[in-house]
Amino acid sequence: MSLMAGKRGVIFGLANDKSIAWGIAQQLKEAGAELAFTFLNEALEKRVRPLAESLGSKIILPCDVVNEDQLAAVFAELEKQWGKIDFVVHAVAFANREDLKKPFSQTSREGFQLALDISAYSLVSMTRYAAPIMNDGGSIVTMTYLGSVRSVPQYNVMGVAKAALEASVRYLAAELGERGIRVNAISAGPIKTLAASGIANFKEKLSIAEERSPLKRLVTQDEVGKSTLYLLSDLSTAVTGEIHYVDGGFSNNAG
Ligand code: NAD
Ligand code: 0WE
Repeated sequence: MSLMAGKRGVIFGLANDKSIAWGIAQQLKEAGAELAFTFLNEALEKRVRPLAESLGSKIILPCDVVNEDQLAAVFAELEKQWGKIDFVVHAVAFANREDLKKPFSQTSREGFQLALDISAYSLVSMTRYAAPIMNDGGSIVTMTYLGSVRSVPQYNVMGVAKAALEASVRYLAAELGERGIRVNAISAGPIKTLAASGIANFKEKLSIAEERSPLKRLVTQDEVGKSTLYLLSDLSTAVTGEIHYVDGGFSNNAG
């Protein structure tokens, strides 16, 4: 049984083989999906292209999600090559490094806008371009983190951006439900990726999550990939507007 046989979609947010997007891509490919990828810039293209090609992908395009023209061009190309698509994976986030260090009240207007633009609004714009070329039964999944609903030390403006992202998931789900298009988020526990490597004391955060989670271990990119596969497949046809926790139970445990 191939869960994703005959399904096609695009993955935003692959940087390298440690990316959550890579765990997702491998699971989707193994389940029979056909994949397109985007990369942020030329430096990342060097890493993304070989990974994408190793999964048989032929559509590999540049996209800075704050660039409306590039976003439009990605979906225009997908329509040209494929006609329709079945899924979108949004695994993109960014805030200024200083804004994840300073006290939260020191966040500048520019820093706040940048974090929300890249990490939250991009799901809205992506959905606007994707929906017209999506088959009924299409599915969109984004990546979030517990800092949206709890004040996690240092997560700061990213927590506010993830709260906006999660609310956007619910509004998009409500809007697109009548077309049979579903929108969900996965809230992953901490994973050592490129985005995490810029965070001070990240090792300590990992060991706290490890100790406090009922599973007594961290979650993997692969496990986030398997839950994403479920949300993008026809196993979850009545699941929409949800925040699905893949954090080893950490969020449900007082510690
Ligand atoms: P990653 O660094 O591998 O991926 C982040 C991606 O965002 C990169 O590919 C980067 O190129 C992309 N990106 C940044 N700014 C962009 C822009 N302007 N336009 C297009 N792409 C841009 O790190 P990751 O941990 O795999 O992050 C993927 C997602 O998972 C993010 O949304 C992150 O918040 C979320 N997440 C991560 C963790 C964790 O602990 N690593 C936990 C929960 C959720
Ligand atoms: O979403 C994230 C990280 C997102 C992120 C990371 C960086 C580092 C480098 C966004 N922007 C930047 N900008 C940079 O310049 N995570 C869920 C991982 C993460 O980050 C934390 C965490 C966890 C978990 C920050 C503080 C506390 C916990």
